[in-house]
Amino acid sequence: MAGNRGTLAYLGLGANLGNPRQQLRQAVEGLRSQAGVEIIAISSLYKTVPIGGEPQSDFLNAVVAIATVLSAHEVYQLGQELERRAGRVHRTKNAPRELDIDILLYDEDIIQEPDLQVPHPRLAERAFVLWPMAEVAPEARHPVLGENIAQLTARISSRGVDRLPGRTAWLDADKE
Ligand code: PH2
Ligand code: MG
Ligand code: MG
Repeated sequence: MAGNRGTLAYLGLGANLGNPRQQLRQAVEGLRSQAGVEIIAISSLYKTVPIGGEPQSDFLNAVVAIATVLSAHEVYQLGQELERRAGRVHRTKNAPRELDIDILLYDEDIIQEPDLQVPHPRLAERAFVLWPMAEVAPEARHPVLGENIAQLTARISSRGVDRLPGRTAWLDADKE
């Protein structure tokens, strides 16, 4: 628990169709305006080479830490709603997308259900998640692997994952 503010959770955001930066920014605004969700930290924006799927455009990825009184399922539903608002069309697995919001960690809960797996099953393999997450939560512990994000990140090359300058300037519409 993050004090009396609820549970600490980490969300991975990604987009590579439409206007990715704008969709990510709107997703953060959607989180900000959601009752029961408080944004704790936001990573830099990262330009990342797509992993898996057909040849497709580079992604923009970021990680957001929230404190929330919502359940993991409610956070998942909120993510789905924000994806829908960004105009996401569900195509094939690993297809390009307007917005993807994944729950990376929800406290140290382990959830294994058909529609929701937490920690995210590929968290420890994905540089485009680990590197931005290491920026905001190096000490967060992976409850299955028993290591923290800094330890997991140290094993994964940052190749294909470029941090854009300006920290959270990407949230600022004026600085397009
Ligand atoms: N998401 C995927 C598959 N591949 N590659 C990058 N670089 N960034 C992503 O967010 C991403 C991906 C499935 O969700
Ligand atoms: Mg994903
Ligand atoms: Mg997803």
